[in-house]
Amino acid sequence: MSVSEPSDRLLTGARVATMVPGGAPYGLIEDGAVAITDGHVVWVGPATEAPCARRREDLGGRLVTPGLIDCHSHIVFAGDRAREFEMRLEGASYEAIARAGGGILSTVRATRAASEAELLAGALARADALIAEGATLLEIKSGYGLDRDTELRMLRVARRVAAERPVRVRTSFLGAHAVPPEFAGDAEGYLDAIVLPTLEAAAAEGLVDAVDGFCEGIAFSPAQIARLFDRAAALGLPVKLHAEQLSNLGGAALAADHGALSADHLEWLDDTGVEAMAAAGTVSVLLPGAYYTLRETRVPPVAALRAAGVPMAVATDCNPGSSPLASLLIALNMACTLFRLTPEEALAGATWHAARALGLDDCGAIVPGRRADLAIWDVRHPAELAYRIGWNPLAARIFAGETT
Ligand code: DI6
Ligand code: FE
Repeated sequence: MSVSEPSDRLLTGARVATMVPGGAPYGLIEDGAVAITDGHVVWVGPATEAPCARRREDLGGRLVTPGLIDCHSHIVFAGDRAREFEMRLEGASYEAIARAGGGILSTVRATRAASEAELLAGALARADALIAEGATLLEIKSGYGLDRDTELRMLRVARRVAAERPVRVRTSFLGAHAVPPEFAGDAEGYLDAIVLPTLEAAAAEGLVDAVDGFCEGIAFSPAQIARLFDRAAALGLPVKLHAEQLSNLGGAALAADHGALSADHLEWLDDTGVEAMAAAGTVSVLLPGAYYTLRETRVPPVAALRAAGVPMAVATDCNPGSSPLASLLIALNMACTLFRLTPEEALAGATWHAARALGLDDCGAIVPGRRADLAIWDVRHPAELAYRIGWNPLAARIFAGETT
């Protein structure tokens, strides 16, 4: 691409992992340069061919990747579930704790009692941890309010994260996360009285970018999720689903049939689900932090997803119960070690495919026209990002073209 005007900023001396698929592994350019103007990449290629720029910076051989994207998180919540961690170590299962009124519902009690300021403080602490490892875009869900006021409060807090920090946020409405105690045994009643009207209100306030649900024996049935998705479609909102995490209810195929952006977790996904996702172009979002924390023994069918060409994203699922993990780098490591992704697949899962899981094509790769949301790392090779554990090599982060 030729650039007639000098660009604002040129990064040289860079090893650039563009993450554009189909060429070199990681889309790697060994001695590369990236030109940025008005917050966007305007040129990327070999340093010897770089266009002129008003400002040049030599990165001394550091690695540049797209800013990381956490496409599945629950970072707005109050309280903690350390006691449940102890109970699980004493032998109680995640489902048994949930059925006894703990689990998600214990976080619901704490979240309902928390002010907007308290929720924001907690969310910012977790967002800061993700940002410190190069994240430039976070998906954030509601789902710990399960009443109108608290669900709306959670979504407002999620929006405020983007106002308070140099990070982009995409929100997902997850009113269908669990059935609250006041509707115990009446998921249908809860759906009609709270979930659907709150979704309408949240959408009217511009608080919702996508609609999510939890399709599981301890949560909502496929028929109930289908009703939720129909309402989302009527509002023009994309859908996604927590599916096949603890059992196989056919949630992934249901999501695919509704044109879902993604189906997430997927430990119990079967061939029918894989085929439906491939046909619909639904992204699989793998969440190894939840698999690890719950000591699951079934891994998602990675080989089948790969063979069918289903894109695989990787995310933290950061939440107080099943995945108290605020590190995308550790999620990448777990995706490799536990799920046998290659380091390249894992990194693509937190960049290229994560963008697609959010329905975005303006980020997740270093390509002219996309946003200049970048991470600069003190490593030689991109495989190092997934290889290390608890060792943050981020040297700098660029958000909308500015070092932040
Ligand atoms: N699946 C999960 O892993 C999280 N939500 C869901 O539907 C867990 C949320 C929690 O335990 O608080
Ligand atoms: Fe989740």
